[in-house]
Amino acid sequence: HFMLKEIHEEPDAVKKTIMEVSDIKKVVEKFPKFNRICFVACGTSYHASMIGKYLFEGIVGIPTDVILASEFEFSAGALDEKTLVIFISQSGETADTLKALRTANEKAETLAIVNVLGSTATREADHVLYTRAGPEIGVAATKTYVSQLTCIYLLAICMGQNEKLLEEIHKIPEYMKNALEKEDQIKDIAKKYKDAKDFFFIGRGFSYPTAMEGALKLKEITYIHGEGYAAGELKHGPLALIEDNVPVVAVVPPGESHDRTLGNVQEVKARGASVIALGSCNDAVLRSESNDIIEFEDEIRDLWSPLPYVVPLQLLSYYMSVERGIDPDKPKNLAKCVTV
Ligand code: F1P
Repeated sequence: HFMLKEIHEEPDAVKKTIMEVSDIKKVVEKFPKFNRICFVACGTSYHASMIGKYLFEGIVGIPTDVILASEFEFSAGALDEKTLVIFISQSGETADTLKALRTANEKAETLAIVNVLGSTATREADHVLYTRAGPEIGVAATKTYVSQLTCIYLLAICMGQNEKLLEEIHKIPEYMKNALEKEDQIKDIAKKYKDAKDFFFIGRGFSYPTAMEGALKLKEITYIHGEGYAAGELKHGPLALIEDNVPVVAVVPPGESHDRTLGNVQEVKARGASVIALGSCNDAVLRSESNDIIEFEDEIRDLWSPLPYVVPLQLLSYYMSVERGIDPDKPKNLAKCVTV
């Protein structure tokens, strides 16, 4: 399948995007001083944008919003020449994204981060950055997602002039390669849960968008109901849905959010959930609370976790799809490019 091949190409796609950092620096040099950043996107690209918000607020210190392209006409906030509106799109042709771009172009500075060379968004935005994922045939975005993320990290790093993070990003492709080595374990997990009716994905901070993306991949190619939740929101209603054997994928990297997400893992466990955890190989408590644990190097803290931690989630959806007799390259009701 294209999808599996493209997941395996991810470390390389990230590496190639890192190599283009000089293009990013050139674009940043042209920027005036902004006082608001606004990300706009659909689907998987929206989840990359959500991570962008944490990065821009944390590294650059500029207030940042994330708006679904289809909602932009109803709620875009104040747009002026001090606002940078960043459009994230694999194809550069998504209808809702282009419509929002045309509105934003009239009032604010616009930047398109796109994978397809010469696409409409690249011709219409004030500034353009390319992700270097190469062509993506799989309908559900995988390697283009991690390339978008890489580009967003680099943009935040360049705008925030953070040399330490610029050095650290070079280690990420290796971590992603190691994550790919969990494939056999993930195949077994997929077999175990292939008949589940509902799935929950939980995480906090940087792991919240990862949880959302894990749930979207599951919906897109397995047709199983998957909900991505900010772990702290569970207690505001959805806990009622956690009962015996409901699979809960918990994204729990070490870092600021760790202890509170671990508390949520204990909560769902007490209600009988089957916990599939993603966390550090040194996290003995998380291991003891989980039915399955996918382990990562301990040094991958929450800020960098979105890149390596999404890999097993993509593989899980892929293998669940195959287990259910679905062709993950031909999901029903989903086009590679949504032009309506
Ligand atoms: C957005 C998107 C993808 C999804 C599918 C349909 O596309 O929702 O995230 O996987 O391909 O379109 P784009 O604007 O990033 O090209």
